[in-house]
Amino acid sequence: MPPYTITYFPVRGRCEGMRMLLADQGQTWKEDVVTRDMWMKGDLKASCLYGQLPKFTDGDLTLYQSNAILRYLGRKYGLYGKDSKEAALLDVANDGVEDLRLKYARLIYQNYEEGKEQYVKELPVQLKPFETLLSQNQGGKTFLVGDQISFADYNLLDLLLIHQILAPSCLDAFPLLSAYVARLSSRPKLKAFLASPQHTDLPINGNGKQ
Ligand code: GSN
Repeated sequence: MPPYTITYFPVRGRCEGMRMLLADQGQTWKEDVVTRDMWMKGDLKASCLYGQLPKFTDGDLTLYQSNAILRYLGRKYGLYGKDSKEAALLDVANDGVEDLRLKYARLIYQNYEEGKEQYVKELPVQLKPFETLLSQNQGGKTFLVGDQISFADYNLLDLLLIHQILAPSCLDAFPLLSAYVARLSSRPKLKAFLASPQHTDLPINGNGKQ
């Protein structure tokens, strides 16, 4: 039995970054899939600290909050920079990923039909900071920070992949981000995960929009 369980709805959503991290680190995990009907019964929701999923367990440790889970796995697998300065820069990057993920979620769940055109138009402004972050680390040839992959890289990779589905040419103006997506996606374990039904068969969002 794998030590980890992800309890979540049957979507990529807020869990795909942690799934990519686990797969790339050679870990296995159990998926505890919660359907809409199960969730509507209310007892699971009532048992969750903030009334929301994902819930993540590592043995007797139970965590909520997707970014806290990513950070936990980052610390556990040495994916949180080599010192406190790198860790702080990774926090800067990951908080930026979270800000754009919230904008994306608002578009998908609240404003897709009316808002998509404007969102895509403004996307370069939202993506530019990540191109800048890459340019500040070894000319963008490696990772967000330092010499090693981090929890924030998996989170950013997921964010970029879902934006390429929303707006297929959105990275064309960003050579470092384009190369970064290609480079990370070709890491053997990550590549295998991204090609697996576990990833390809799962909708990105709960309402079928993407
Ligand atoms: O990052 C996190 O885990 C939290 N800050 C947000 C968790 C969250 O928004 N969970 C949603 C589904 S994932 N969506 O984007 C959720 O549990 N919705 C159901 C509900 O009853 O609120």
